Amino acid sequence: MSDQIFQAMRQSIIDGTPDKATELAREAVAIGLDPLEAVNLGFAAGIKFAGDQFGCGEMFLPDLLASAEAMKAAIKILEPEMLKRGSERETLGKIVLGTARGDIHDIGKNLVATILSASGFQIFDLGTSVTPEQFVAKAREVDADIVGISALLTTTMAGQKAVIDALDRSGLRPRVKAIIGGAAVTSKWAAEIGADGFSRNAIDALELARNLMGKGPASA
Ligand code: B12
Repeated sequence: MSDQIFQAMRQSIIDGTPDKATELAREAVAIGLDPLEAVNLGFAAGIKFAGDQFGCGEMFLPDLLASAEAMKAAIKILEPEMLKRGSERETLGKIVLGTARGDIHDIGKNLVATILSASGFQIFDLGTSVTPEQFVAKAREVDADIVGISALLTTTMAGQKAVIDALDRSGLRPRVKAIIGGAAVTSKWAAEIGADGFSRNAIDALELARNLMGKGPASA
């Protein structure tokens, strides 16, 4: 049963059908499926496949946009469910999040925001195409513990370094930690630009943030 629904979720994203994705997300909630499993095993598998097809020229931009819309529609339904599951937990720290300057990808960043928020972190989401100055100003304003910078394009990964450099210059680091993520980000890049950590997905981002706050692994 689960396999079938995961397969249908994946297909709804590949087909770029927000209505179908919404219907499947609602079904997942109705049958009590873990919302994170629905994302990871279903919808996200679809967007990854679509991205690969786009990368090798088998899919064009309008279709990729439709896939992204379907993905957003599914997450919109699942997000309250994820937040509900985490609402009883303690406050772990303040995190300023955003996508680097010039980059409009936000599906993964939003997922990270949802998971961290559901797990007890206070999230200040600056959205997409955020400048280093905006990151620094927000971190100072809210007295952030962690700044998280997402970048999906090889060209905007330089923006992650620019934010870390700006945090260094502002004197906020090393107290404020800087973490990065995005499909092309590697541990080598994270080390090269002096980030305090990176992760490949939202679950690992949670472990990373907890570790930086001196907390153990999540028990849930
Ligand atoms: C969806 C998508 C789009 C959508 C974005 C919609 C949106 N609102 O986000 C649209 C269609 C608009 C789009 C546009 C473009 N895209 Co695009 N896109 C993708 C795609 C298919 C999926 C990205 C995604 O959402 N993945 C699903 C999420 C869940 O995964 P994720 O983003 O990796 O996030 C996870 C982790 O990385 C991590 N993480 C992410 N951020 C952070 C931050 C922190 C702090 C931490 C700790 C962790 C973390 O946790 C997340 C959750 O698990 C990727 C392909 C891919 N395989 O990544 C291409 C891809 C990124 N796009 C690409 C390109 C080229 C473009 C365009 C330039 C196309 C064009 N010619 O216009 C434009 C860019 C415009 C711009 N200036 O930004 C290329 C990039 C190539 C490169 N290496 O630079 C890719 C790789 C496709 C490809 N194979 O060619 N895109």
